[in-house]
Amino acid sequence: MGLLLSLENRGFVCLCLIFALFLEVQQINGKVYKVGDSAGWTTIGNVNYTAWAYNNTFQLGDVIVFEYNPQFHNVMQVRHAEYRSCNVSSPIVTYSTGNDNISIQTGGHHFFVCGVPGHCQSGQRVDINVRAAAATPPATINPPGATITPSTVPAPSHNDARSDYMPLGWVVLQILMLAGVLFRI
Ligand SMILES: [Cu+2]
Repeated sequence: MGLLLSLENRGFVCLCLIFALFLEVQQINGKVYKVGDSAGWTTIGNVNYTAWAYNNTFQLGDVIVFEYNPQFHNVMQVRHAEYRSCNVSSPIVTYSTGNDNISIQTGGHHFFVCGVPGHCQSGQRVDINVRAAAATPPATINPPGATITPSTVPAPSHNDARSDYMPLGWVVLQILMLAGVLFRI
């Protein structure tokens, strides 16, 4: 039967490739962070969400996941003043599915608290701080009288800024494979 795939097989291969591409695009767009890691979003165990947030570096496009039992908790995005005082009377948004995926689309601070009375006060709150992307390298300050030899200074490499990126070549290869399966190139 050679290398020709039946129509059903081609459809299956297509689906697999589309799924793989979808996963890779997700990975390129941003990382997924589960708040509190294995503990999730809870008051049990006194999870230090401040330390958790501090130990992670959030970037635009990242997805923050709040996992919890919706019978006991929720997630409210609030402003800074409300975050500090644990005021849950006027949230910006309330999430309550128990598995809330929040895509971070703006820089700066994103304040989240649990709206159940007493929970924020006992530490169930987190500040997701998306620092500005390092688009421009910091200006080099030359001491007076220093000899500036720009031609010998190697250009700063931006390629290793997100080393977790899927190699682009692999994505392109898969697109070509997909096209091959679809159009029998
Ligand atoms: Cu709670």
